[in-house]
Amino acid sequence: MSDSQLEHVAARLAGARHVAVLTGAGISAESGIATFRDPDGLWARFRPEELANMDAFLASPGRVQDWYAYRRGVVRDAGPNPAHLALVALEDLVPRVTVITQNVDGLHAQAGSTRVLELHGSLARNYCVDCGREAREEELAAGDGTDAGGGVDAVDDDTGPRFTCIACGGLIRPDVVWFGEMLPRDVLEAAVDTASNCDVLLSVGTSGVVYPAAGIPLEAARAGAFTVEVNVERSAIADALDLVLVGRAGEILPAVLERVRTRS
Ligand code: BV8
Repeated sequence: MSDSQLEHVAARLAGARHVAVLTGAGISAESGIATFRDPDGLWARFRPEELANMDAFLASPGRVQDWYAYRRGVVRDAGPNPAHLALVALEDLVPRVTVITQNVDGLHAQAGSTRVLELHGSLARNYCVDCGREAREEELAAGDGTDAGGGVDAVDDDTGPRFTCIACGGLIRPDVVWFGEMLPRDVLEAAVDTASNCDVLLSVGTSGVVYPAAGIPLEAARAGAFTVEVNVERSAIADALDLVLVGRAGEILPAVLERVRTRS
């Protein structure tokens, strides 16, 4: 990533009415949260179809509940990093910033972003698949995978549910979008509308392989926005975007924000 590239992006941001930011696991990597597809990623040990879908959950509820309990533990110990904070600072320099995130870790809201669209739900919410009742955190402690000595390898093969609904005995699942499940309609519609009407879209830390989320930057490009990728390597959608800044989000976003600030 060159200085002139940073200046170019800063100039576009400084003149923008509405900036959209699509984020993926890469923006949380610097908070210590493993990504999905990097060599040491969450799914390096498991394939998505093994854990993040309803069939896998019904076949081995305990294993899936342990995996999410482990991830809740990792997120609990993590905090926003300079990349998240740079997006918060952008809100003081641009009339409207909308963060569209694939992440379920809640770190954008925790950092202070005020307009966040969670395409794939949140680890913080869990509910009963039978009666729909939201489960409270303390109901999940019994099966907290982190008690198993931490580490995703701690997810053992026992298939029985770790915890069930205290009201009806049904299975408790995380309020995240699994493969084969529809995204929340209102959130997806808001995200597509944002992509269609923003001046600049930053795609930060996503491999661009999961749809419909990966289609959001493509929609922004189609609608005429200036589109930029921030990633340590080119993603599957990089060729469709205007500019690719290769590097860590925790380094590039603060550097861009400094340049926008000096222009304001
Ligand atoms: C649906 C929540 C209707 C759960 C997740 C159209 C075309 C093709 C396929 C499909 C399609 N429509 C639907 C599909 C099927 C499927 C899909 O896309 N499959 C893919 C694998 C081909 N999509 C669905 O099922 C979706 N549902 O559309 O319903 C339907 C259903 C069936 C058939 C047709 C229609 C639901 C998808 C949601 C799945 N849930 N997460 C949970 O978290 O447990 S997906 C999960 O992976 C994430 O949420 C994210 O969305 C996705 C991709 O992960 P990334 O965030 O990009 O992370 P990844 O590790 O891949 O990459 C990290 C990147 O960061 C890398 O590029 C790396 O280089 C970079 N990086 C690392 N460090 C840094 C960095 N960058 C910057 N700085 C750093 N420091």
